[in-house]
Amino acid sequence: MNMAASPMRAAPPIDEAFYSDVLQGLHREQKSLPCKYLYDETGSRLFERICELGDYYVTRTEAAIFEQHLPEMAHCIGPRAVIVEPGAGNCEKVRPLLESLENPAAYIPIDISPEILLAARADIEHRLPGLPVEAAVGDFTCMEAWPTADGTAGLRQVIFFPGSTIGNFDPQQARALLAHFRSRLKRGDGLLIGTDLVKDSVVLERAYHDSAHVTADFNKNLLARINRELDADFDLSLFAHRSFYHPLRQRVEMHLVSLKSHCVSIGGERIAFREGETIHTENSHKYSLAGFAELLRDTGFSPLAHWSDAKQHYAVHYAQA
Ligand code: AVJ
Repeated sequence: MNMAASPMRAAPPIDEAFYSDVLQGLHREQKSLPCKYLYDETGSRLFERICELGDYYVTRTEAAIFEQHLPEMAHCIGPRAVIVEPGAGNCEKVRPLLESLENPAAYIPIDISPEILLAARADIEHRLPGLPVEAAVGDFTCMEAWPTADGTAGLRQVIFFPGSTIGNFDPQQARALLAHFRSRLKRGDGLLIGTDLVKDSVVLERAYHDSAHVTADFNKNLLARINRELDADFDLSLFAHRSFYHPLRQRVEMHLVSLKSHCVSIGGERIAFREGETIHTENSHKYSLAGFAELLRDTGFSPLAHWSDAKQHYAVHYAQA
């Protein structure tokens, strides 16, 4: 029988993993939702708008560091390198890097979205004709997503991980992720990684609570997404965006605060919210230069170089495996 043609099946199937992650998170004492769900199509579009905000220094500062120091980075990486980019996204960051490398051997983007990978491949093949692009579909935090190194044996591999994406991982997860990266590399391979730095909390809090309220929309879109995809009835006007810097944990935390006591139904399950109760939606960890170098050493890397901006807001590190 063709189930797809049955009228009972007209609604799109729900994503079971998303549904169980959401319920599990909302049944916790401190309610929380995995931050990866912030980045659906709408969320990714809102995040791109965040990157253009005057208040959000991260993207702009990193881009300026790359622009200024690409030749030195290319020198660290050396000729005939294979660039592996976990969570590739759009190619705006890797393209200038690939263009400044001496004779790069291949580009391997890894992403959960096949559409993103197709676009990435088209873009790179157009801009750098002749450079092999070997896209790998999957979650880059899982071993299985990583392509086997057959075709690239004997060549230097460099993992490119920009955008302070490492900041989304708590210290233990960040350590595990870097150790995972290290396990994919052989001695002499490299890691080029961007981290946001510890700084004045006023600058940090403005970046995550911008005056145009784009970050608030980005945060609240998670509830809209749950409504859209999981048959829920969150009233977005009953939640407010809150973000703050936690100096001890060295991270900006993003939450959604319930403005009054009420209940929400998600696929038939009822979740109670007290007035003032929050859902923790994202962490953005900040590092000191010394602290990150230590983390690199602890996970089997030798930090060789780093580049920062004049205000020391952000850093890009090159470490050797
Ligand atoms: C994509 C994780 C780098 O932490 O700055 C920006 C996400 N969230 N504003 C960051 C984010 C709200 C961003 N990262």
